[in-house]
Amino acid sequence: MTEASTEGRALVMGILNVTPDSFSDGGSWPEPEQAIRRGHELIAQGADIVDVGGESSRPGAVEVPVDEELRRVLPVVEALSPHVRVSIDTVKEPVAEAAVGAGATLVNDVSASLWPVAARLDVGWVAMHRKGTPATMQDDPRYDDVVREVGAMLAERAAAALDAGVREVWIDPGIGFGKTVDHNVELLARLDELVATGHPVLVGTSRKAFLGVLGAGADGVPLSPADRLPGSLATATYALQQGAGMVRVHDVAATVQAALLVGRPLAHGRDAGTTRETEDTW
Ligand code: HH2
Repeated sequence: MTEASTEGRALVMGILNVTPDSFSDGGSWPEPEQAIRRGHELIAQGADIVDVGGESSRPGAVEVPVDEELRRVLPVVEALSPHVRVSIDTVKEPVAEAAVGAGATLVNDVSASLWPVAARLDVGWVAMHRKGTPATMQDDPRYDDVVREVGAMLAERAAAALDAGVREVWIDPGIGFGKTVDHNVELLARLDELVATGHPVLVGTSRKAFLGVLGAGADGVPLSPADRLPGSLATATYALQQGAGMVRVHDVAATVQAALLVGRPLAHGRDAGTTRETEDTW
């Protein structure tokens, strides 16, 4: 079983997209040198893992050729992996393989299909659920019972990966990937059912569109990604409280603070919180 915590708290995976078009940080650090600097910031903020991606998976995203994806991610993986655990966010086998060669030790796979690669390379694997592809996934997604269907698919893929010899398997409900706002809410509300599968659970709600819809003010206009930190923190905290072992986030420093609280004082009660004095009164 994967050890899903550090110093008494769950893991925080920091998002590092080396892309022009990711929905929130796209174009912020499009070149490897800028992305490496950003990666060091995420490390300084307390990221346990930095998740490097060279292709957006947002609805409608355009597929990136392998060569271009490699050009974006490999220098970043190579530069950061001596300093932090690096995962590679890709659905392409050659990219996963090259990134592992450059130092990545976790394959974050939103297609939930690359477990044979993870087995062959002896690295960890994240199986994320999505319905359809980025081009089509938000076209009227339907489920009879979203939690049961997502859970069954993930349990089946996780079992295949474990059978193939992958030693570290995470499951992830894929918030926003072929899901309506209600589907996302239901997956979070019943996250304990995924936790009950016994596989460590990763959750990525950070700045996603459903938070903009649910957090909208009286005018009903959805919040922009930059205004979704409160919802991101609330949902990450809720997921951790339900037993998620890791959250994937843009706002690492704030989430580490929340994870410390959920993982220690709140999880262990008074003993964990009352022995230390504060110097200021408020
Ligand atoms: N979400 C995104 C990308 N990769 N991986 C996992 N395991 N879980 C997620 O929820 C997940 C993911 C989408 O977010 P982001 O990387 O910020 O945007 P984009 O796909 O536009 O690059």
